[in-house]
Amino acid sequence: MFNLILFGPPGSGKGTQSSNLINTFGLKHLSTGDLLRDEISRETRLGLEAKKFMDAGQLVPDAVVIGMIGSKLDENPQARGFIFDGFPRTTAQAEALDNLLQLKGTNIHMLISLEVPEEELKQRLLLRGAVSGRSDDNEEVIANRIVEYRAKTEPVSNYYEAQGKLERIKGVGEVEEIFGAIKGKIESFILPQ
Ligand code: B4P
Repeated sequence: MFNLILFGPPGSGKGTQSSNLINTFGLKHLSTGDLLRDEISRETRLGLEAKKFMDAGQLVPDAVVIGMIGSKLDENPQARGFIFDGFPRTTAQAEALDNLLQLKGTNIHMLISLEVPEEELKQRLLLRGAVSGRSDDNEEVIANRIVEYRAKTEPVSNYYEAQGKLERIKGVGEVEEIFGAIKGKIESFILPQ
């Protein structure tokens, strides 16, 4: 089994790169952002609650996203491995994920951090907002999301760095070129020389 966290600030390319990775490595993709947007579109109680936080650019409470990920792990016992996209976003979520995986006899093997300057993140998200109409892609909310990221999410990379699992990748340039760099890191782990 191979379990990967794709990590980075909002707009760094986590979702974009995940789609390529699923096809190449046959891993199950778990995006908490996508799961939450699905709950919102179905107008479930969880979705209506989460929407308030997402529209304000704040993180959804840990218990909600940890519960969602726990259910998805249970639903996919045959998976060859998982790509966690947008999760964990707090150290409490990282600790909970370690515990959930340990119960299944596995663990996180690598965290790939996509490094993108703040100005570029803002441009990308504003562009996406204009095209997709996503309610959290406007100037004010983007600024809040970046503040949340720096305060609560960035420390997650230190948590995995202390375990020797952090790999940094430059997230600026052609999508294919960035994908090649990510693929190289995974292959060097799966097929050690
Ligand atoms: P997410 O859905 O994870 O939102 P995101 O971080 O903006 O997405 P992502 O980073 O995947 O977008 P991508 O770069 O691929 O979360 C949304 C909200 O849900 C959060 O703010 C929070 O409220 C809540 N939430 C989610 N998970 C949570 C958790 N674990 N705990 C608490 N709350 C949680 O794409 C961005 C744009 O850049 C795209 O338009 C893409 O085309 C473009 N792009 C990508 N790569 C590019 C490149 N190389 N060059 C140019 N453009 C590129």
